[in-house]
Order: sequence, then structure tokens, then C-alpha cells
Amino acid sequence: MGLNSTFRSGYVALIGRPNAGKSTLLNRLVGEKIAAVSNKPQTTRHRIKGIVTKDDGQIVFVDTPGVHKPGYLLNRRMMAAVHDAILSVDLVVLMRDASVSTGNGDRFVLDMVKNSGKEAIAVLNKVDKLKDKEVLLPLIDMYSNEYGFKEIIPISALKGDAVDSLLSNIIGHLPQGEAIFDEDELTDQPLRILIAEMVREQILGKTGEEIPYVTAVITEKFDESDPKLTRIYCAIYVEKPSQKKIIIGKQGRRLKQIGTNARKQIEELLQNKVYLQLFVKVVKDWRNQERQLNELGVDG
Ligand SMILES: Nc1nc2c(ncn2[C@@H]2O[C@H](COP(=O)(O)OP(=O)(O)OP(=O)(O)O)[C@@H](O)[C@H]2O)c(=O)[nH]1
Ligand SMILES: [Mg+2]
Repeated sequence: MGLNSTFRSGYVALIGRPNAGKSTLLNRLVGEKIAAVSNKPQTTRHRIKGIVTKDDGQIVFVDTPGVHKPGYLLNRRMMAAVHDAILSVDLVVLMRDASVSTGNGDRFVLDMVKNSGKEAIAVLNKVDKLKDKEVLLPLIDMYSNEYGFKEIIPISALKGDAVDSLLSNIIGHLPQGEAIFDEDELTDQPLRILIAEMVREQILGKTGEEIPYVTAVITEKFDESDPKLTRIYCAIYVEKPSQKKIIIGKQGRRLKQIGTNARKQIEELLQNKVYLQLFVKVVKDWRNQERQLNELGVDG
């Protein structure tokens, strides 16, 4: 790639409302599962870098938490991470779910990106859900005429539709320059965080509305002393004993299922056999505690 004189590189922030599909796109582009994905809003809690290297350029994507109204300290930190990401990148990719109608939340994100003055392109995601592609036309009209976007690209992050052309389009917007990271590097996330996120993703998938917001996962021990079996111990934080009961489930069945599914994913990640032990801790009001959030690695 050094031979190519027009190699481009830079940082690109993925910005959008919760559930737009930002992390789904990140995982697809990177080609590995590095970010948790779920149908619950606010799945992503901190900035995650995903690195994509092509013949003609390298993109360092910055996945961010979905833009929402902050209540807890946790959420304020999440939104600070979004603002920082916008300001620190070369290009913003503003993503939205094109299968739901425009709401105040969409306008809020649009204004936020517009007011930042950053170069931005719009991505209309989940086109696979549209029975009638004509519904894209008024959206494209609004994004181009009202908000001045020059590029508006409909995709399906889930199915991969138009994702390659999005990638070339993004590279075209980046400044000329050498690769920032080694081409075999995929993410900045330490192994301990990737593991904790795989456990958290299983919890989000297996519990109802309340639990996702009161749960955090931390990898407390990572023991590689036996080369044939990696031993991992993760703590699951909740805020109340009743929430602990929900996660554990009847006769421990839910926690066991969460553990089995997460272990399979972690084995794939590590390419090794894994023993995974999960335990649930009640920590009152952790979402408002400076120290707990620091320990959990939520951007401050
Ligand atoms: N049908 C369809 N579903 C999608 C597509 N992209 C994402 N999804 C689904 O939308 C949900 C949210 O996806 P995420 O990638 O977690 O969304 P996010 O924008 O990262 O959400 P936050 O981290 O909460 O901000 C998941 O259930 C995905 O499977 C798509 O192109 N088509
Ligand atoms: Mg996400």
C-alpha cells in the first residue's frame, strides 16, 4: 500500500440515535465482533475504535453511544464522549434508522452535527426493512435541502447492502496520509473490555426493559497460566437485590445461559478453550458513582 501515492487515512465518528445500527455497521466493516449489539437502546456506553485498512486508505472508526437525554452521571459521560468524538475526527457519519419516521431526537442529532461545523455524510440504515423504497425520497430531500448534506447513502448494515460503496465514499473524504495503525490492528479495546462486552450483550439479549440500564460487567480476573484453558472471572453489577434475582433466574438458569453463550463467543475471540465464571454483585447507585464509572472504564 506504500506504493499508492493517493493513500488516505483519518478518523471517522459514527453518530446517531440509540438503535440506529452504528455498532452493527462497525462490526461489519471491521469484520470482527468488537462492539456489543442489541435491540435495547443505549447498548454502547463508551467510545470504541474500529480500524479498517484497504488498498487505498485506512479508516479509524469511532463508535459512540446513541444520542439521548442524559439523566444519570453515566449518561452525561456517554454524551460527553459523543461530543468529544465529533470534535476529534476528520469526518462525521450521521446514521439513522430509515424505517422509523423522523422525530425530535433525529432533529436534535442533526442540529448537533450541523452546529459542530464538521464535514459530515448521512447514512440511512435498515433499508432492508422498507417494503417501499420510495419512503427514502422525502428523507433524502430533508437531509439535503434542510440540512445541506451532499452525500446521503442508504444502506443495510445488517445485510451488508451498499456497505462497500459507503466505505469507498468515506475514504474519498479523508485527507491524504499514511496509515495510522498497523493494518492487522482492528480495535483499541483491551481484551478485558471485549470480554465484558460479550457478557453484557448476552444479558441485554436475555432480559427485559429495565435490566440493561442497571447492568455493568467487569472482567475481574483473566488467568492464562494454563495454556489449554483460559480462566475468566466477570462481575455483573446491578443496583438492587431484585435485579440480581432476575439475572440469575429460576435455579440459576438464566445466568447459566448467559454464561454459556458468552463463553462460546469468547472462545472464538481467543481461539482457545475458556472457563467462564460469572457472579452478580449489588452495588447501589453505581451509575452515579464517579469511582465505579472509572473502574468500569466509562469515558469521563
Ligand atoms: N433490519 C435491520 N436491523 C438492523 C440493521 N442494523 C442494525 N440493526 C438492528 O438494530 C438494533 C440496534 O443495533 P445496534 O448496532 O446495537 O445500534 P446502535 O446504533 O449501536 O445502538 P446504541 O449503541 O444503543 O446507540 C439491533 O437489533 C440490530 O440487529 C439493519 O440494517 N437492518
Ligand atoms: Mg452501539
